Amino acid sequence: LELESDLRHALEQQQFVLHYQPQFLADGRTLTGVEALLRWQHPARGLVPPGDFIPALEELGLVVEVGDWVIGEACRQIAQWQAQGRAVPKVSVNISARQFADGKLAQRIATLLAASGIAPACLELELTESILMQDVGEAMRVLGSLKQLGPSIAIDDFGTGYSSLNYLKQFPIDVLKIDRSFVDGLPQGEQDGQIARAIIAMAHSLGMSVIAEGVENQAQLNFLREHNCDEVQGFYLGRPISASALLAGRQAWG
Ligand code: G
Ligand code: G
Ligand code: MN
Ligand code: NA
Repeated sequence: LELESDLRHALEQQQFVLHYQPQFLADGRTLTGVEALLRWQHPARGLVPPGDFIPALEELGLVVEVGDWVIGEACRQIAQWQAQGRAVPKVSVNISARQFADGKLAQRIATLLAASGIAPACLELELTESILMQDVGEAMRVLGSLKQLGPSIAIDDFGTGYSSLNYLKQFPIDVLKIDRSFVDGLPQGEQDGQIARAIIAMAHSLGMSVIAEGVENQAQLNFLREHNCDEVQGFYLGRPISASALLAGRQAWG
């Protein structure tokens, strides 16, 4: 595939870019963080979304290297915002299965954090349930070493995988992200409503906070706020945009 040979050069050609999607308290106004989302600025095809090239990165064995770039770039951006005197929210980055299984993820992140000079607590790592359930013992060790570094840990797409609740309570997890498939049907969908409420109640009883992703309208936001969801993210509140666009749209920020 032509795209694959292009992908091999994308890093050195500096064609990757991070977009940032804002996250808010359930009031829908107070910025609490941003999720960093990878895009590929292809010279001919324009902005390529991650779903179209991350599987190829995995196959080419480049996903760890690009993952390092993502984490380093997010840290660099945090440092820049801080240098500009912005009240910097935390930045979450998505971690792929290969990155997690690499065996040196904590070491890699420690190096990138040290190079940026930022407070590790400004970084959040998003992992899926399937990543954690593949090898529970190994996951426990890796999570322990990641937590020691200082970033918070979020479970992405929660509710779509197969988490053992027994392990969930033992893992050092800070945040559950309710998958957008359950947010879609709110507020009328009785099942989605029950599921969202159950996830919120369970997270809180385990001492975790909850963010709902994929919030696309005011009715969903109202439902989530009324049912004590802590944070919200979605197109209704803000699309993923470049760092400069994020800054331009938020004059009050910092
Ligand atoms: O931004 P978009 O909706 O197109 O993202 C599609 C998918 O790509 C999402 O599942 C998201 O988690 C994933 N993704 C986005 N950025 C990254 C990244 O930097 N690393 C990994 N591993 N996945 C990412
Ligand atoms: O798997 P993950 O949760 O990391 O996926 C994040 C992706 O979800 C983002 O890249 C973004 O494009 C997409 N996304 C964010 N908000 C919404 C939304 O409100 N609706 C839909 N359909 N997708 C969203
Ligand atoms: Mn995510
Ligand atoms: Na998700």
